[in-house]
This record gives sequence, structure tokens and C-alpha cells, in this order.
Amino acid sequence: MNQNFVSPDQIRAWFSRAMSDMYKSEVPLYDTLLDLVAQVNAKTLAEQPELAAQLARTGEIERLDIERHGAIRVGTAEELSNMRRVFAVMGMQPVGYYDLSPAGVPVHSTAFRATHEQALQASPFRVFTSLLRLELIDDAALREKAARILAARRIFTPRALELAARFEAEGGLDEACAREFVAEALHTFRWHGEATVSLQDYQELHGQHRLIADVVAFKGPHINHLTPRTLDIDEAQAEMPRRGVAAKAVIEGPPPRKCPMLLRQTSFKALEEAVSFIGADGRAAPGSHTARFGEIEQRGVALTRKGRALYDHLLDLARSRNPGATNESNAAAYMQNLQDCFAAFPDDYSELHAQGLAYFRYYLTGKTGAPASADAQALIEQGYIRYEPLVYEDFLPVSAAGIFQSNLGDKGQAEYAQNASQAAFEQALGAPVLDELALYQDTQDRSLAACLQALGVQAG
Ligand code: OOG
Ligand code: NI
Repeated sequence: MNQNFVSPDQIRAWFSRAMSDMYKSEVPLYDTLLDLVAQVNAKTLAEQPELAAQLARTGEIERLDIERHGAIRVGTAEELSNMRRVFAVMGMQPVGYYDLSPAGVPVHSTAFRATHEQALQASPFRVFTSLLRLELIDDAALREKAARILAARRIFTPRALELAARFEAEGGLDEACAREFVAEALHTFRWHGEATVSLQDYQELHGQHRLIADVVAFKGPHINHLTPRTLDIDEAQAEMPRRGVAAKAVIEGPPPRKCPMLLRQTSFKALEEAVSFIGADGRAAPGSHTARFGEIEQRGVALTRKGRALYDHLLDLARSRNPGATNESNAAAYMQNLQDCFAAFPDDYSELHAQGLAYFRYYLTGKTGAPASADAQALIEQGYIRYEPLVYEDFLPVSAAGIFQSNLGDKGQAEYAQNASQAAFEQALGAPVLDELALYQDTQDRSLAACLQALGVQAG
């Protein structure tokens, strides 16, 4: 690589920082959330020295304060494929496919993120990116109107696309270009108080689905939340109302565990923001829109296919016992039921490891000598290597649906048939999405291979 190129990891770190600063100025409550999370994390680390030691061993402690994910929604295939090019400059690839249509949200999604453990360590910034599915709207006239409005907008500055093309052609950007790129790319995610449509068009789009209005009526895909990572989401959830933040009724995802798994998330309701619409006489017409919200998450160990199947089964079971929406009145019962169902899931790292339910990273213990075999289990038992949980870097479709719904309001939600179409999504994206399980497996394999090499034993 050219000596003068800035690494994509560095560009991503700059961008993540710039996005956080921008969102702080746009949504002051986000700053409150950051404060709350920092305080909960400091307390948790002080109270749980074993957790602090584990996060120090894996290096997660160093990325914790800069760790966050954002979410955006785009309207067309062209917007999505250009988004892929822009994120590629920051070393972010599309990982995973999420179909939200069964939950009544007319989108499908991927997560742009770094894929290698070293890159994740440098900056774990990720963006959940959804593509509106106009084909799920049954009103043909409205569908056409929405498509026409979307076709007319340009969500990237010409310079951002120019720099992305330069990155593709030359394989990198020097520092001046990289910094300019960050500033240019940031414009795409800004909030715009002026809608591109009339109040009447907005209401028509909104009547079909609030999400459709959110995507179609504005100049670009404003970042709709930015989520910091907490080490104790139950504590964060309890703290939110004390700081005047109205949290959603239940935490999405698995119940509290000794060995946290996957992802637990909570959010607070979207803010109502003033918007000026295009008036009949060409002058601004005042109105409002609610889209942007706050979210906090806790991350735990990534599950293997087998572990994930058990997770999905137990979550289904818990949800089938509490059908319908969870709200304040049934939240406690749901959480108890969730705990009961998940009693069937081992809550001990050595069990999760032995049963192949989760991914781990292997580390040398420092014991020297000549091990007799290259069998990982034998090397663990003989004290040459040990393992630590590999953190989950992705999202959960059921949780995402819960987050979407709590923020879109649950009145008059549409019903869409199960409608997964990964092929159509990849066609729009202009590339296949990566398989997240293969990425976790690669990291686990690399860590074991490095240990074996250091110990001077051949992999079997
Ligand atoms: C995305 C909702 C999903 C998450 O953390 O699961 C999400 C959106 O509302 O656009 O961010
Ligand atoms: Ni989120």
C-alpha cells in the first residue's frame, strides 16, 4: 500500500468520532445517554473486577468508550450501493441480512462494519442500514409518487463520491483527502429540518407507514440513533427514568445472564422535531416529524449456529407464552418468563465452549515447554492455552423489529407476509453480504493457529 495512505481503520475512527460530535449537537439527550453509560460502566468495572480483568485480556476495555452503532434508512438501490462504496473507504463491509417485513416494517437491512478482529479493536463502529421496500406498498399511485420523489434526490455530495471513486482507483486516500472525505460523508447523515415534500404528501406517505415518510420526505438518510455500549443494561435501564428519559418497557434480547450472550438493547422514544414542509404557494409550511431516538446496548458472547438455533428456539418459546406487544403492564411477567425459558441455555463459559454453543478466542497462558499434542482441548487441560468469549458484533432481527416498533408507534402497523429476499437486497447493494458466522469462525481459528505456532506444534 502507498506509504501516504491513511488506513481505513483510521478513517473509520475519525468518522465515528465526527458522527458522535454531530449527533450530540443535534440531539442533546444523546449526551445524557453517553454520560449515563460512562457512569454505569465505571461502577460496573469497579464492582466486578473479574469482568474488568476479562475485558482487559480481550482488549475490549480499550474500545468500550468509543464503541457505538448508528442506524440509517435509504430509499433506493442506487443509494444503497453508493452507501456501500462510501463505507468501504472506512473499512466497513456489509455483514448479514435482516428481513424486518414479518414485523410489519417494510425494509430489509445489513450491518456495515469492520470484519477483522484487529480492525474491530481499532474502531468497532457499525451502521445498521435498511433499504425501503417500495414493492411492499400496495397503493400503486403512492408507490410511484414515492419512487419519483426518491429518484430526484442526491444523498451524497459530489465530492464524497469523487473521493470514494479515487479510493477505489488508487487503493487508498492520503491524509488531506481522508479528512476531507470524513467531512463530506458526514453531510449525508445530517438532520434536515426542511422536508422535500408538501405537508399533504408527507401525510399521505405517513398514512401508509411512518417509516415511508421518514425515508421519502427528507433530503437524506439522517442518522436516527447512535448507541453506546453499556456493561450493565439493567442498571442503565433503571437509571434512565431517574434522569428523565422514558425508556421502552422491556429490554430486547436474552435475559440477564452471568455470561452475557449476543445483544441486549433498550431505547427511548423518538423526539418530535419541527419540520418545514413545502407550502402550496412555495413558502414553508410548519409541521413536525418524529424519527430520531436514543438506544443503549450490552454485548455478550457470539453464538455458533448451534447456539443461535437454541437462542431462537427459547426466544420463540418465551414470546409464544406472552403473545402480543410487551408494555409496562406485562413487562415483569415477560422478563420472568424469559428467564425461565433461558434456564435451558448453559450459563457458564466452559459449558458454552465444551458444547460448541459460542465462539471464543484462544490465548497463550505463558506456560512453556513442549506440548505433546496440537489438540486444543488437550492444550487447555494441560494449561498451555486458555480462552475468552468472542464478543458479538452484529444485530438481532427480533430486537431490531422491537426497536423499530417502539419508535414508530404501534398504531396501525401494516402486516406484510414473510418476505425475505436476500438476493434482491444483494442486487440492490451491488455485492453479496458477508456471513457473520464465518467471520467469527475465522477469528477463532486465527487465534488458535497463532497459539499453536507460538507453542511450536502443528495443527492436526
Ligand atoms: C434500525 C433499528 C434497528 C438495532 O439496534 O437493532 C437497530 C432503525 O430504526 O432504523 O438499530
Ligand atoms: Ni440500534
